[in-house]
Amino acid sequence: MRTISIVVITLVFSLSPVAEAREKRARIQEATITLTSKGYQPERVRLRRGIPARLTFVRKFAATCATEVIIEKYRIRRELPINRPVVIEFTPEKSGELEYTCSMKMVGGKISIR
Ligand SMILES: [Cu+2]
Repeated sequence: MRTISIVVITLVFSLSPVAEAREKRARIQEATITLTSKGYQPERVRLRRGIPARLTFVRKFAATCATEVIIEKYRIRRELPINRPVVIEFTPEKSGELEYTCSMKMVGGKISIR
């Protein structure tokens, strides 16, 4: 009986860090960024380093050159069809400021990573 309880205790202690790690990995951070006639709103989003991020871009404005969004540092380039949400997923690896822009680098916004 004593042997069994020791085994159970050992199992609980050895499994809990795994469960914790799994929970951490499952976390996700999300933000929606809308392109209006005033540019990207919000102009800046904040993300945590090391946690998968899901950014939803919605272009609600036709008369703009920002028909695509580019996050150069992560080699991301996506078309932005009008009124159709575009989901971009990546994990911010380095803290600091990350920029996204149109292909001419005229229209864009900032992502603060810490
Ligand atoms: Cu442009």
